[in-house]
Amino acid sequence: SRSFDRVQAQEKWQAFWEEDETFRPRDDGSRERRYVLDMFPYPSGDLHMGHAEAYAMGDVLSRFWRLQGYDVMHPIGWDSFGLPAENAAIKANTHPATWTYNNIETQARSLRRYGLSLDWSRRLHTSDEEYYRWTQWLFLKFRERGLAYRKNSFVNWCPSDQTVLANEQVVGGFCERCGAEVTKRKLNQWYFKITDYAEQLLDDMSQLEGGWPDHVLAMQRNWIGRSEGAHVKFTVDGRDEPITVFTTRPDTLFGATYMAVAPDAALASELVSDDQRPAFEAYADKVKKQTEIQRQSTDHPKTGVFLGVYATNPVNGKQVPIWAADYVLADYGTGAIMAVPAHDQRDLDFARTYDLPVVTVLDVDGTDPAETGIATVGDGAYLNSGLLNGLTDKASGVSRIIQELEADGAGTGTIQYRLRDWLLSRQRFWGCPIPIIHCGKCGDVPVPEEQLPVRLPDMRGAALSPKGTSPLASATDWVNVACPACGGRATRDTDTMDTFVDSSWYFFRYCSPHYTEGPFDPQAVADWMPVAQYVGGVEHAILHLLYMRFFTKVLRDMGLVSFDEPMQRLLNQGQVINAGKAMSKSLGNGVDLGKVIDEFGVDAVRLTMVFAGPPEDDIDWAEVSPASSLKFLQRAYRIAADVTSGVDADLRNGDQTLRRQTHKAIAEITTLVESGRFNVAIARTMEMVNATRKAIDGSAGGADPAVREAAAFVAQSLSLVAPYVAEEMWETLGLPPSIANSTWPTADPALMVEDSATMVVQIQGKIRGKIEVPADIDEDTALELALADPGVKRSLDGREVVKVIARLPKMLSLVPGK
Ligand code: ANZ
Ligand code: ZN
Repeated sequence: SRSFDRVQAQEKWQAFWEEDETFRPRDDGSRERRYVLDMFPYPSGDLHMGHAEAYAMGDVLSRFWRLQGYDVMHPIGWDSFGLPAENAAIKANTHPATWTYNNIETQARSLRRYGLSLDWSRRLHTSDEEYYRWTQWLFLKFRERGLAYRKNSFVNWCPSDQTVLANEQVVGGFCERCGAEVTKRKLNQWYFKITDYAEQLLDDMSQLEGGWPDHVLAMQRNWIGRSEGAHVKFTVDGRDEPITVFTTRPDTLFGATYMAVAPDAALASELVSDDQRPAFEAYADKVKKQTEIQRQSTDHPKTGVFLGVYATNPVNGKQVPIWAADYVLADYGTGAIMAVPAHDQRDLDFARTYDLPVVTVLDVDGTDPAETGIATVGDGAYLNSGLLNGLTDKASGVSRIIQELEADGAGTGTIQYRLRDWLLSRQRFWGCPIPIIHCGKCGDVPVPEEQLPVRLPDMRGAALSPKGTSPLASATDWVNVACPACGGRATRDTDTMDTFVDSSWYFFRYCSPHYTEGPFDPQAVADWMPVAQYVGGVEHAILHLLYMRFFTKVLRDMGLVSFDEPMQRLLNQGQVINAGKAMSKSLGNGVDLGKVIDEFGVDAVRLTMVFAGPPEDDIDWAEVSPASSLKFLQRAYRIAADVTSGVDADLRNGDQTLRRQTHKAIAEITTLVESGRFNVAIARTMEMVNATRKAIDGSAGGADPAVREAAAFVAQSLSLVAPYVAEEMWETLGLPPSIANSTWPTADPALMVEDSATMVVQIQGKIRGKIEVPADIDEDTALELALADPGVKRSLDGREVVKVIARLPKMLSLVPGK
């Protein structure tokens, strides 16, 4: 027949793939393995257009590599802990698991219908006990290595979600999730010591260059924020311990005229004199209400209060006043700075507000900051700077002063990172419980491994409402336990882990999803990883992609994995937008994936997504046409339906022009897909459909074996994006199912050569030679061949050729000199 039932085809092939276990890797080493990984979904309702795009992209490579003969693993699972489940449970008076697992089933059904080449046997959910047991185990291992610790400090607090947030979850001073303005709270919380890995996280990025988008690497580099500089010690009158500051310009030390400490750092309240304490405390309260962004912004007026104490500048013995100032942040460097008003604009603004001295120690451009109010920065000739006078560049100045400070024991060269430790405690219910028991006598005691998992108690509805403390605290039966160390009365930690902990190791678990001896079988990970291609949204450029790199490095140091980086290539697909805007409820411009699929079918929707443009670009749904995708797919199908030659037709008798087109397309599409230019590969496939149609309707006809060859390749190429149509075409061609088990063809170079042509060589308008040449001959080669021709040689009779007129491959005209 010349058409087929779309919906029936979808159901038929889903059932076939499942029964056949088509997409389950052999995993026996008989073929080279490749791991294609899509970022796993969060089960917030049904799949949406964004999922559809991302998963369509990942499936192109997964299917392509499978056809090329790799043993491909392409797993799926759910990132199923998280706040929305809890909010839904409060509303519906149910357990968060109800909402979560219902949504997972909905999404699983949609993913199946979407025709992805997924291995469902590796399915996992991070909220399953068999999974979170190992999240807890990993937490305890990190703790044993000193990489998970608890500290009391000011943390980001979201007043609306009633939970703390990691720095990475605060965007411009607002909660990344709900948009509420973030405030500060002092809490005793668990942290992962990701800062221990700052340097490696930076250095190992060299292994990702070329495989990861440059802008993602740049964002990570920025986030880690490496600064070279020095720690300098200032002694304080009447205090044993000096104050250490971090500075990137120790060479400006002679211009340091005051010091400033963060008002919210413990140091400030330790230093403040009795006289100044009331003023300081009032000030500190005011600062607490500001956001970090306000505090750091350059146009925010800088404020401060004198602490009533003085320190000594180590290089010139001068007394400098110590202030508390809002522009100094408690959690960067040491929380204290030496202020050099002449060469740091923030310091200069502050000095002018509070009438503090400005001492210029660098002549950068002849101007004096004390007069202009504009700090001068960069290289310059040192002034009033003792041993530095005479030097004229920053590098020499910095190394000379560090040498001096180190000799005097007054400082050391150091490297500072902007990256903070990862705060992982959350005051929420629907997450992985922290496997720690607090005992009055023994302190923090880990839950013994054989007692893992620490299961969540059964809590639902209103019991989960945010109260500013973890809902788990009210489950008293669960909270009160015997201390595993001394048997005395103790309590469980009532916080749960940030869900980014769950997603930092799921890709390892996929390698051996049912392993019971550990989080994963190290051999399985060695077999499959690193991941050949990771696909997901750029919104994870920092958070998830940094955390999972950190986890990998720790697991490597534990001896469980042998590589530094888990993902070799990363593809960030664009967003699906509508009429130029992000799809959103408030704009009312959302597009329902299910409805679009009902109308046009899975294949047409997937084809539209992939054909819309380069994978990294946004897709404006208002500007694409699933209807024309569908029309095209029908055209493609009819080609297969029009093939009348048998399966073993002899290709040598096939139409040579069409065969050449087919093999050129094979070569090009192979390169295009491998290099991620999926949309161009589809454009080439469309050209092939046209060429084949022309051959069928022209002299070749449907019985020509070359038409069969072309139709089969069109089907294979289409199978990367439109698997249902492709399977139907394959079946129509009389080939055994599934097309997913077929072999990607290799282009025959002999077939790609153009036909030959007869080139006429003229000299002064007379024909002197006729030569058989390749049809795509270039001028240099043509001239070379012509000059070697006996007739041409004779006619030239030793004269030089001064001009060549070429109309290749048919004609070459030579003009000889005198
Ligand atoms: C003296 C100085 C003189 C500085 C000068 C700069 C220019 P980056 O590059 O971001 O690492 N600083 C140090 N700790 C701080 C804190 N907790 N809060 C606010 N500012 C802090 O910035 C390092 C510079 O930022 C340091 O070098 C320090 O000012 C300031 F001509 O020290 B500098
Ligand atoms: Zn105890």
